[in-house]
Amino acid sequence: MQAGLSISVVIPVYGDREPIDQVISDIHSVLSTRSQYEIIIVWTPEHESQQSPPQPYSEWENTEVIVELRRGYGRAYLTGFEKASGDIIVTLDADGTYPAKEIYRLAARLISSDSDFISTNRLLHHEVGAFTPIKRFGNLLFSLILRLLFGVRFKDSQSGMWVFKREILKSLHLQETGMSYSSEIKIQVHQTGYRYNEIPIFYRRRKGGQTSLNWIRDGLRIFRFLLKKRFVTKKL
Ligand SMILES: Nc1nc2c(ncn2[C@@H]2O[C@H](COP(=O)(O)OP(=O)(O)O)[C@@H](O)[C@H]2O)c(=O)[nH]1
Ligand SMILES: [Mg+2]
Repeated sequence: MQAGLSISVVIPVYGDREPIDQVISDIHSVLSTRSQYEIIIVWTPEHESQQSPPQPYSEWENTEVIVELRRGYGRAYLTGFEKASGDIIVTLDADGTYPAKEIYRLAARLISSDSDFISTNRLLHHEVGAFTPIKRFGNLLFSLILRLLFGVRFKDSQSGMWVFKREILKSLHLQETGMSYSSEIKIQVHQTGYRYNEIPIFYRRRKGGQTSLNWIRDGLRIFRFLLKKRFVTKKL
């Protein structure tokens, strides 16, 4: 990778269910000798009684914790990206499903392939049980809808591990606060004319906690967002 480029890893964390320690230690192990980097954790409490993160995340090296009281996966990224200062932003879940050790390789690919945005494809290589039938079906359905309605070419449209140049955020107008954020960013990257790519990764089963995604509730919300975006709002 081009010498001197810095990386911000932004991780949304909901409640205290997720075993984030392994993710953080994998990030340190792969980046500490290779790049300047920061980790930004955007933590949202699950219950009103929780006042602060379950662990002293901020005591970890290069790690900043933002407490975001407003719920939502997209909200967490909107807040986290405002704080990020790296040349390259990497996103991933706190649940250990995405390969944190691949961050440097993906960032290097972003630069070497002259791309602005890379999303990852989990469908080719994954642990048994990482995709429930409904998760796989919903994902394929939304990938098809994104392609038909917007011409967006991602095979795994709901993947949440992205690597992109921070400067592209200036031209995007992201505002979705829920799970639709993942579709919104990909549609806007496509519509703005940025160069994008999709790279296969190995996707694991959750190591703890449970998904905050409800395929019926969130699936309908994503569907409504896509229809509105295509037929009502249209603009970025
Ligand atoms: N800060 C914050 N993080 C969230 C929220 N909802 C989900 N997340 C995090 O976003 C990531 C994706 O959620 P997850 O439940 O794993 O969805 P799935 O991967 O589709 O099953 C995880 O790291 C969650 O902890 C939220 O309301 N606030
Ligand atoms: Mg997850």
